[in-house]
Amino acid sequence: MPREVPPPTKPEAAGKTVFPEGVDVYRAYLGEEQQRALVQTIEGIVAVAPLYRPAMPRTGKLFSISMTNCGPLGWVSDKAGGYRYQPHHPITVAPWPAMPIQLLDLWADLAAYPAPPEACLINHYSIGTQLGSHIDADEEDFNAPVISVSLGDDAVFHVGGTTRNAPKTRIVLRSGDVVVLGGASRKAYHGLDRIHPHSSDIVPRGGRFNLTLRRVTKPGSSR
Ligand code: MD3
Ligand code: FE
Repeated sequence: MPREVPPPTKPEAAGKTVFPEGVDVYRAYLGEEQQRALVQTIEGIVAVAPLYRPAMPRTGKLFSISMTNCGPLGWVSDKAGGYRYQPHHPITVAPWPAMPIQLLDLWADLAAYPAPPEACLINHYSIGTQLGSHIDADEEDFNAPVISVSLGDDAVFHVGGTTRNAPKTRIVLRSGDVVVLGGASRKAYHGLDRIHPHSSDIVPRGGRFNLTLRRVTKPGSSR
């Protein structure tokens, strides 16, 4: 007798989001009080290392989001010098503020990597801003993951493959979510399509902060 075989069901058909290998999403990793404390820490950093809008290499077109950094190295971009890491703020020329203990602890808990992060890029998204699809390729050590911390308004994030036209998975990142990008996903295209304005009250100035913790140099390569 022919028996009935259930059709194979793709996980996405069952409503489950499938991420590329190496993407780990920790929903609500930070509780509300931890989020508020971290936002205060970030506002303290921004007070001495002001948010600014970097310019694209060659064209000089400004990013719509604004940025600053903390930690020994910070990611910057300008028309003449392009994308790079440097130890000082491009406008104040002061060294970046120290990496806060909250972020060192978070990295130690999640990165599975034997050395501390060197850079925390702080992106601020106000209403109507976005970050186009790109690959993070300015680091030396691709064995280290990138860890993303979302604070404030909900945001539509996408991650694809290693080519621009590979299919993209879209998810909404909410305040307190932490994403660890390792393995194959480390070299995947990704970007931030839009935020949902006024969807959170965690950031008093409004909008969304995204923090990305990164290892830039290979451990022990400074000598
Ligand atoms: C996937 N930031 O700063 S964080 C960036 O929300 C950046 O501000 C976005 O992309 C933001 O470069 C997304 C999540 C993220 C960060 C790095 C990745 C996803 C990634 C590196 C490789 C693959
Ligand atoms: Fe990125």
